[in-house]
Amino acid sequence: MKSIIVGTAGHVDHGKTALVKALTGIDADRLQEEKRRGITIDLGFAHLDLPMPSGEMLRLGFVDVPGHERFVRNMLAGVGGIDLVLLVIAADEAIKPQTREHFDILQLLGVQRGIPVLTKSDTVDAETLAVVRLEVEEFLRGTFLHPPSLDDPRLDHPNPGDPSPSHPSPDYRSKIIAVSSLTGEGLEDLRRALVEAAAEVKPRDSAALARLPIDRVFTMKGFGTVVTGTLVAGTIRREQEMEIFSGTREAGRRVRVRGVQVHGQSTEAAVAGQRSALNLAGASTEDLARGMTLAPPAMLETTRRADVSLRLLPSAARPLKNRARAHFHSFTMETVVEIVLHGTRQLAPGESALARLKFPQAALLLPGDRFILRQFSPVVTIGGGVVLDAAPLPRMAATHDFLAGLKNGDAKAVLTARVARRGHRGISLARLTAETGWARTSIEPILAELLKARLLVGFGETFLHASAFEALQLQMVKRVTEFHKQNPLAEGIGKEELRAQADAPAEVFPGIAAQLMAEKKIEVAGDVVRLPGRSVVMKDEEADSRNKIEAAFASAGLQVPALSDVLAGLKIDRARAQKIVTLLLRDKLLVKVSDELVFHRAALERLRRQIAAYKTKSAVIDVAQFKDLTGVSRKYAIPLLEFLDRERVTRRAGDRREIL
Ligand SMILES: Nc1nc2c(ncn2[C@@H]2O[C@H](COP(=O)(O)OP(=O)(O)O)[C@@H](O)[C@H]2O)c(=O)[nH]1
Ligand SMILES: [Mg+2]
Repeated sequence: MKSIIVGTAGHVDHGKTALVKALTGIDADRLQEEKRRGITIDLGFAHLDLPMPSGEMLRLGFVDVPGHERFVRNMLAGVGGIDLVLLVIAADEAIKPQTREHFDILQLLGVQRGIPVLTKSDTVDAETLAVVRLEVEEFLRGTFLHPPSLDDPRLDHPNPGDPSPSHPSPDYRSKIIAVSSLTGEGLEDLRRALVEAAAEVKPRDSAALARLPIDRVFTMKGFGTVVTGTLVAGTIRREQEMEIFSGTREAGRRVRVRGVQVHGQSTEAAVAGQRSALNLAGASTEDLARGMTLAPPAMLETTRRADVSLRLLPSAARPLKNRARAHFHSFTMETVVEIVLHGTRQLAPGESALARLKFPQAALLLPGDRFILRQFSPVVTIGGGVVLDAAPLPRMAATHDFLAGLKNGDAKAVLTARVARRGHRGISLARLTAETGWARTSIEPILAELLKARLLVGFGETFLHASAFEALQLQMVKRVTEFHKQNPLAEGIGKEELRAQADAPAEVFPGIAAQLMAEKKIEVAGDVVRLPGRSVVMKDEEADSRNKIEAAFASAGLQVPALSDVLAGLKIDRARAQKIVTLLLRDKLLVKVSDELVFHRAALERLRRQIAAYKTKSAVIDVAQFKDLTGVSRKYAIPLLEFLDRERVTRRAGDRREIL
């Protein structure tokens, strides 16, 4: 059975509620006050089953909205989930203010199908009816309720993301149907037209993540807490757990669906496009209110920012200024927003722009959600649009191209853009789900295709754009190279240090390291990452330099060269050479005698033996005798004698040294 939601729209007292009753037998004015005053205040609901030419049944769920200008808020809460509209115009009054406002709203919401209905046909003569018909035809020209004239330039450039009036296929015609709910005249035509139009309505995605914007909350004897709403996407089953998303309370509250009803009948599951009533366990009526949304737990995230495409109505009284505030309506939710225009200071009536909306409270929105903006005072509808991204990055300047891509892209392009914008950090499948509202099962095959085409790379459940992945690889090799330069003696950089420096996500790092290893761009040894062949080169060059340094000092005896001269003659860089010297000093192969002078251990041993031998001739030695004995100049003699003092080989006594 195909399920379609039909909404009414039109000026107060034009016969919307009477028409729904004439069609369905159900009085949608359910409130006492509505019955007393004879006016619709809040949303009303009814349903009707009609056979389709195929023999399949068509279930029409009606959402009857109030027409009075004071209750446009309530109208907005009902009209968000409709597939098809009955635009009701009384033959005796023709087009009135809320006919226009409701019709503006329908166009801004992107409603694609509908039937213009002239009601109260029994109250006018045929001539008047013909005149009104012409007037209505003129009013609807070029809109989704009328075949556009052939010279309409908008036909050439259909733009799926643009919230300007949308056009169904040009062969679609919506006849204006005159009816009388009093006499029943025209109702049969209307039923036929409903079946025809419903056949063209594309079914909503019942495989998407479920979202039920709540429009009513009440308790039912024997049942407890019940919420109702139009299921705008997905499927909700009995016994399923759901999460309540509300602006005021933090998300995370869970409820269990004890029972599901569709049009007053218990069922196992409600699917997208059905009026649904859920009996909930785990929440009382105080926890729930119109404007909240039920969705599967831990899948979606609320936001305080959304990037949108918006349009100001041509009938708006004044331009929309950057940073203006307005009432915001989307499905049953209502809040205020600040509107930050992208790259323009103000928006003239009739114009469209990209904008970032800022919400005072957390809102649950997804790309593709339509919204309406109403001015503060007087409270009238001024525009609306479509959400492009409900998880925007903080910097607005960089988002323009991204948003333009989303606006025109198919699912593949959208996913590619969403992965690409996360750069080298990538994005998880869970986040992609939350950002798009698409079920995993619909995202996964698309990702698989993109991986196969090598446009994306995947590591577990994290995905990177191919170019970001390449950049990250380069960055990692660069970090390793730099590390070797700065730490010539270290074998390589620690894995975790490298990961942190390259800012690679933990789940991606092992994959990248493996890839770089396979390409022989790096080597991984235990916990250490190094350039390939590094250890061999290191050993060869180092050993060579070390030998050279040692030999230079060993052969010099006490006539040592300046250390800087020795190092300058090596192939390796200064820092690495210095480290080798440090190691030689640590191992006591070289000995530092003064700040400038370094001697080989063997030369100093020889000196000790010379001093010991000298002692057999004299118990004391002065600087001149020392110079004679060793053949060194004064520049070397003094530091050497001081060194011998420190080593307790000699002891200073006036100008001379006692040999110990
Ligand atoms: N003569 C006549 N009166 C109608 C017809 N439809 C509605 N009405 C009357 O018009 C008034 C407003 O109708 P209602 O359905 O409440 O209008 P709504 O505000 O658009 O829902 C009521 O008094 C109805 O009885 C009709 O087809 N013929
Ligand atoms: Mg009514």
